[in-house]
Amino acid sequence: MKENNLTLGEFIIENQKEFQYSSGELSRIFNSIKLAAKVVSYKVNKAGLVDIIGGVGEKNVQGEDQQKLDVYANEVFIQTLINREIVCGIASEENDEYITVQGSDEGNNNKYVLLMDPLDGSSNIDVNASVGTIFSVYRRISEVGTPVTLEDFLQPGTAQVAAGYVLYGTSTVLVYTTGHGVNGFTLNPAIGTFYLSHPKMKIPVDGTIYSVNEGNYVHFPRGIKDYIKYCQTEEEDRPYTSRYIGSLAPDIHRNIIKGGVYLYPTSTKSPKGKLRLLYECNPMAFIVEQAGGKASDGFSRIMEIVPTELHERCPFFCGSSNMVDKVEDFMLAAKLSK
Ligand code: P6P
Repeated sequence: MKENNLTLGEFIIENQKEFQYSSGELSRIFNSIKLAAKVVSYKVNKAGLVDIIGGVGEKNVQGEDQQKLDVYANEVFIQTLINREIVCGIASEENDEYITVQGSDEGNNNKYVLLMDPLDGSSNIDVNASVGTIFSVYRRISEVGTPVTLEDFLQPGTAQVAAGYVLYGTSTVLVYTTGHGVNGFTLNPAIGTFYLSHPKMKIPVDGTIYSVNEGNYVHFPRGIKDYIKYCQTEEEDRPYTSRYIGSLAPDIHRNIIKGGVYLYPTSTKSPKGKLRLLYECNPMAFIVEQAGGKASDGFSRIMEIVPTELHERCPFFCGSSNMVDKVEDFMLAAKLSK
């Protein structure tokens, strides 16, 4: 069959070797994510039409106003996974604690845990800008058949078996990796099918787009201030273009396609950074590295950070490898000049 007519389901079957270590569980996880993504996509694209936008009035664990669609998306992904009993545990940005999935039999014989940000960038919903779902899958380290433990979730990003994002934009695109490259699928909403639209995605080694919230400039560390001035200097292929949507999935997706670097540094407002290591930075790092790019905390590889808390944050620089290298050069130079 011609590659560009492949549906996501056919692609998974054709590439079953990627799921060789699973008895079909990983494929079933992707089928559940595919279903939940369609349901959330429908709701997101109707958000302006029905009264489900606007804050619920509660705040999530991050202290952010919880949008109704945040709550809805969280419930859709959790219920879709729990009903199929294909994971033994779930961690979500919207839940303080991880969720233990009780199997129908004693304990739970499923091998995988899933971590997610069910609707990242949700502050963009009210202004009809793109938002995304970000997910990461690990094999559990605790004994199969016993209740899942916190250690199953606190694994370094290098242990991920799969990661992906769903981008709810002008179209709905699901991009994922299982460590065998990166592929993107676009939803045809008329028939509810994802088709292979971005085969073997590769990020350019260099780029001329930088993505950062420049409103925080005064709070940035010296090295990042110097890098941003470097981007804005009239020299060689610069000044670069500044593009920032304020939603991780579309900002990363654009940079994979066009080349670029995304920056979320520490600041006096966010001394550890804002983005969460487990369900934002690690999955995006896995995807971008698999596409030939790089993801760093300014000094070392994001995926080698050993997590200590479920909702821990970290500085995040991710994109074209030459651009991330340049960010690290400026961060090191600033450190050495202290
Ligand atoms: P700021 C959304 O809240 C998010 O986690 C990412 O999706 C996005 O890139 C970033 O935070 C935006 O943060 O502080 O620039 O609004």
